[in-house]
Amino acid sequence: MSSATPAADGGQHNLFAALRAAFPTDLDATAIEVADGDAPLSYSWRDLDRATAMLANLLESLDLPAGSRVAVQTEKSVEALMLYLAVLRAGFVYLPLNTAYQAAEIEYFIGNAEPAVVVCAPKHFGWVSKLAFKAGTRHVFTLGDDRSGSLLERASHQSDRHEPARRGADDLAAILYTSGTTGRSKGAMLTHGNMLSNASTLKAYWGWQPGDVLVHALPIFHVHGLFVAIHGALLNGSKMIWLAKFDPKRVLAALPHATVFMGVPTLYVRLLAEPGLTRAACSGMRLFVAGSAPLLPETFNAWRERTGQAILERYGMSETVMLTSNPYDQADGERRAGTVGFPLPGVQLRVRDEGRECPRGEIGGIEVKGPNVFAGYWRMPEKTKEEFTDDGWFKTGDVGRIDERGYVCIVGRSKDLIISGGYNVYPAEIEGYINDMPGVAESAVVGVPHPDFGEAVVAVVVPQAGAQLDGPAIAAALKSQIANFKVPKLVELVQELPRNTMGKVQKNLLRERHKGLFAAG
Ligand code: MLC
Ligand code: AMP
Repeated sequence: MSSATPAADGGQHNLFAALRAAFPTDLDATAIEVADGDAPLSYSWRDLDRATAMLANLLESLDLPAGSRVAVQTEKSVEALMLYLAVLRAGFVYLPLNTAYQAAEIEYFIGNAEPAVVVCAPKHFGWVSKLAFKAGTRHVFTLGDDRSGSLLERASHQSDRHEPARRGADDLAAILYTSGTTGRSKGAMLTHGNMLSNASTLKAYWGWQPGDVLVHALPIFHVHGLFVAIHGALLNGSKMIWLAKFDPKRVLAALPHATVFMGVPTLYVRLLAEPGLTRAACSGMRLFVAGSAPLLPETFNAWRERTGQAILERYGMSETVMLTSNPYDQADGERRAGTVGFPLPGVQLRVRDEGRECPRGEIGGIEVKGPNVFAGYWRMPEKTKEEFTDDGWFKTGDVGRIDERGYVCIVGRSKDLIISGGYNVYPAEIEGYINDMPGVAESAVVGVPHPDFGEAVVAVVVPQAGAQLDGPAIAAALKSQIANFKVPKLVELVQELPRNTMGKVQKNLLRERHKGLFAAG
């Protein structure tokens, strides 16, 4: 069975084909230099081309149905990036999974997405393969961050030539799981067209130019590290200096050899704590991009003071890739702290409250439209319908306003979401786990300000009458069940939760009570 379905307009819209076309003519030049390996390691553009061809041929040899999902939970490595590119190349659908997810989380994603192929770390093969085979997955491969595992071994027998599968702009390229206010995680379906249009827009808007070098220090299972950073570099034929794990000292060491850096605010906060962060260290840098969570004006200002450079803050989400950006070009305006800039070219953005569009300066829900907006939630047509307005705008769940000069400011979220160090945590999910514990009557999970993570998760728990509970023991029990970044940094025991006259828990009062808990210093 062939994986190829002809593109609807007869054209080739496979994202990989566009990225491949941007490779430099000198295929022996360095594409990726690993800066934190045991020994110096670099990959040429030819290496990327050949290895992705071999992996794509392996996937095609499996005779998978068209549209098959390939779910991947592996440590960050260049080979893991090659696997992503190979899935695109072969025309299948990539499903990245946070390395912190544990069995219960993985079981849900695999059960919901029904991937034909699962790739996991060799040390997790036992439990992952059990879950995968139970869900009907036919192939489970392993990939270690030291190039070990069955995936590369099997691919080594394949040809290193491969014609990218023809794909239409509306064909699925990736599914990213993201949670809602209630219920389980939803898979946001992104098409080749969504991602290519966004990558092309950012290439122009952020002024990618010949000679650019990107320092890549983010995880590669979310939009920021996987799409914004990687598509940006590849579409510009730019070299990446690759860090498997963020380490401020290694980033500083890389900056003199680079021109572009992208990070969540926590990365900037941690870099600012390094005495080596100076004007001189950043003098060759063209662009610092921040996003995924609010960048505090204090961080923006401190960065400008120390380095002489204004961080460019942008705003996006899994369902839409990038939506707005502060200006790159000074002629388009200054970069304003506390704002996420203007809607990107081709993106429409409006702020509405109770069905009417808000005048400038007034706060409302942010809604968007554009070629970057996703195709819906995987197998959840009802959820998809709920998140779009009748006239086809996507409701982001973010609350904001457009200021007098047209800059978008995000002031809050209507969705009950905590963003900690750039990772999303959904209170309802954590409350569910806590409420299931013996002796718990109910709980409320909130985000409170944190100097390193921006927001930190805090749980407030009411014991059942007569039950003896212990906060740290509840946190420890959670740690054995769910991803570590979701585990509350504090579990407080109380007799009752504050409620309004309608009986709804007043989370704002809990946030207020705990706002100084992690105050800097
Ligand atoms: C780690 N820890 C966290 C955490 N990360 N706690 C809360 N929030 C986080 N984000 C905790 C762990 O639980 C652990 O605690 C301890 O810190 C050490 O773990 P670690 O893995 O060694 O941490 P570290 O390497 O320091 O990680 C911090 C980080 C990482 C900031 C580098 O969180 C990170 O890479 N964040 C980036 C997330 C990202 O890429 N988001 C983009 C989403 S895309 P313990 O107690 O277990 O020891 C998106 C769309 C858009 O939002 O607009 O871009
Ligand atoms: P995700 O679901 O992981 O894609 O997270 C998307 C959410 O991150 C958005 O809906 C916003 O709430 C938030 N976000 C992304 N960028 C920014 C930013 N620059 N400022 C504030 N919030 C942001």
